[in-house]
Amino acid sequence: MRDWYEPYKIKAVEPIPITTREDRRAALDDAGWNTFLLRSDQVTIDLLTDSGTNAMSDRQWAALMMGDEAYAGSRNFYRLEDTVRRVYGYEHVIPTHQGRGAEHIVSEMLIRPGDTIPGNMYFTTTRLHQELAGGTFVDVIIEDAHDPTNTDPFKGDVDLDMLEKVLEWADRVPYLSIAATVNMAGGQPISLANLRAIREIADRFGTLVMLDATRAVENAFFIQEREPGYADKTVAQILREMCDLTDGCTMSAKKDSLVNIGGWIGLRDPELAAQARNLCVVYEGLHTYGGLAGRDMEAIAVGIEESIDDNHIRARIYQVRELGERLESLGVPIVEPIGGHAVFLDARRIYPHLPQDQFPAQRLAAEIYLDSGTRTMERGIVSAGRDPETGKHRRPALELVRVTIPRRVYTGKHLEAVAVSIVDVTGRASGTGGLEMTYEPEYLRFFQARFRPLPR
Ligand code: P61
Repeated sequence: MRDWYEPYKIKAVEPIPITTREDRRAALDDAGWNTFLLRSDQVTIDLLTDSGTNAMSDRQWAALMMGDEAYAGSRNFYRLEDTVRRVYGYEHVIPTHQGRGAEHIVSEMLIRPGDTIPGNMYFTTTRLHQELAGGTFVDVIIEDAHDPTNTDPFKGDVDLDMLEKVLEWADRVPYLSIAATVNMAGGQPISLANLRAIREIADRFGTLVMLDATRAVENAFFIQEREPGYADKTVAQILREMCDLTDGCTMSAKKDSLVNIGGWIGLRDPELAAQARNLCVVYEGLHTYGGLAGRDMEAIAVGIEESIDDNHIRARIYQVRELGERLESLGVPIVEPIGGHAVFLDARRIYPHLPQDQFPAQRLAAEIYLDSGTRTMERGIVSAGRDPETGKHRRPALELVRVTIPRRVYTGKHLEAVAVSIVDVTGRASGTGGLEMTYEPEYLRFFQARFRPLPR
């Protein structure tokens, strides 16, 4: 038996909408040229996100029937707590409705106005909650991460010198905000060697290390594949070694854990855990359900077990890689190395004639939808938002479109069709104009902003 194919077969299928170019043009105008504002009935292949879009297994669907919907003390909570303790190693587990619920509680609990929070590249919701709590996020990721052509195997690593400098000048650093597979850098992993060095620095400066564990299983796979000394360890062992270097984590279970909704906070310190539980009842729900149904917690527990199976995670990463390699071989500029959850298209190189103010990646995502009904996501200047101090656009070096692969949902043929469409769109690049923003909401503008196409 070979080891790169999917370790499952398909039991239930869901038809996908087939549309015409005219339908899609009308849909795009209605949606203000923002793929977040399309209805899913207008989308043929939905590669907007891998968040909550996973296919659950028969075991997970069966687990839903075991939901204990008691307001307090649901047995499903204790099953989830036990699973997180065993797999991730955090003693205290506080469920939340999804990842940003966990980020909200952790930010409010740990950050005081004026604090500095260093981390390996921003994530939209994570940074916003840090800012709303009065903190300032400082990016300390290695320089290589900002260069889409750099093939460093661990582009999620922290620049340790830069981190020490920030810790020296900042008044107060409540914690280091460390992401596993850095989403905005292209799904790039952090190495265990780097994480160990971060732990040592945090101890020296007396601060905490908080992990964004959302895609930590995918990160563990890259460590197994790339970091010397880890080839013979299981993904589960590596995941545990990563978590053991941290004081706590926030988790969006909607990614690695193969469910459609859910999240949790993991902590070691009992006092912090008591504070987090108390904030949980304010914002999420009682600390034994945190905004989730009992059945959701049961499905997460089963999903966690499935997520750390080496065959599952290998097939998952290989499917993403296959799409990336196909695009690369057809001459499409993408972020290298190919990341864990998505292939990222480099809109700067695809539309060199478009200034960043004309939102090249937003336009590219719209063009891909128009061509084939494939939905992708902008990850560039629109996603980066405005600097809260100056009110000006933040201008990230990376101007990308994320082609994100949900877990266990699409076949190789679907992704072949997507590749053909992306090649066609990039072939017409020189004739494509930019966009003008016509509506801009205050927070996380990329979700709801509207645009109008500009002529070339
Ligand atoms: C995604 F366009 N990610 O990648 P929640 N940390 C990390 C995430 O990737 C993440 C969260 C925390 C999403 C959904 C999404 O700008 C966007 O469960 C590394 O979504 O609350 C979520 O977890 C938050 C899409 C979020 C976005 C923010 O598609």
